[in-house]
Amino acid sequence: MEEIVIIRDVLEANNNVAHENKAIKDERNILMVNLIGSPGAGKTTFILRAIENLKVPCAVIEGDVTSDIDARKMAERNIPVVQINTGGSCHLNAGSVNKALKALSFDDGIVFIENVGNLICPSAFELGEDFKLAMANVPEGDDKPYKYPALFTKAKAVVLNKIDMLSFFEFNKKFFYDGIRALNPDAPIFEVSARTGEGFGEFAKWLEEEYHKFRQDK
Ligand SMILES: Nc1nc2c(ncn2[C@@H]2O[C@H](COP(=O)(O)OP(=O)(O)OP(=O)(O)O)[C@@H](O)[C@H]2O)c(=O)[nH]1
Ligand SMILES: [Mg+2]
Repeated sequence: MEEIVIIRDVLEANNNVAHENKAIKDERNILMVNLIGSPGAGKTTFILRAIENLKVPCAVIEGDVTSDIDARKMAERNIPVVQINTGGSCHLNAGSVNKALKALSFDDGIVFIENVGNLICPSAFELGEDFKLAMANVPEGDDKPYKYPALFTKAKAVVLNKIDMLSFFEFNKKFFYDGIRALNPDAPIFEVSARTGEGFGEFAKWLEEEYHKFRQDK
């Protein structure tokens, strides 16, 4: 009988490249943050605000199915950026981030990866990041931790964006927090408005501490 070859894990090849990415970014003193949230959650606006508030130098890897709209917003502000177009895929993979890292002329700082807008697929693909940052936002509703648990379980921290919209939507903060806490009891939750800048002082302080810990641990 013919031997049957089983490809056990489609994620295995991805994970091997993710390990390589981790080595590359460690060598270059880069803390790499994988930002995951739904389409229109405010990821690009959040990254721009965060960079305004951070004392550590930053660069960005933008992930979109197509277009360079988000990358242009970074480039306009002289932020080093590489755009990945997935050509249809709903998430970034380690291979594309490997190419982006090699094309990005930036060392010694924080690289934000803006993943493709999606609450499901991106959390399954390791990119070699230091950690995932999960983004929820007020208009999309308070039930997202219950409906998309994988992301909120794996994230090191959670951002709740668009808090300037709280008075316009029925968003039950306790329900939202309970959902996160049930999955991920210790993750810090940052309430921000990328529109007004509210909450960014606290977020920047936390991320700078993470960066300094990363540099000390090396
Ligand atoms: N009211 C309010 N609007 C916001 C906030 N953050 C972002 N927006 C708006 O939300 C819309 C989407 O913002 P983006 O930053 O482009 O969202 P994104 O998650 O990068 O979107 P994709 O890359 O398409 O997935 C824009 O109209 C922003 O101006 C916020 O804190 N408050
Ligand atoms: Mg965007």
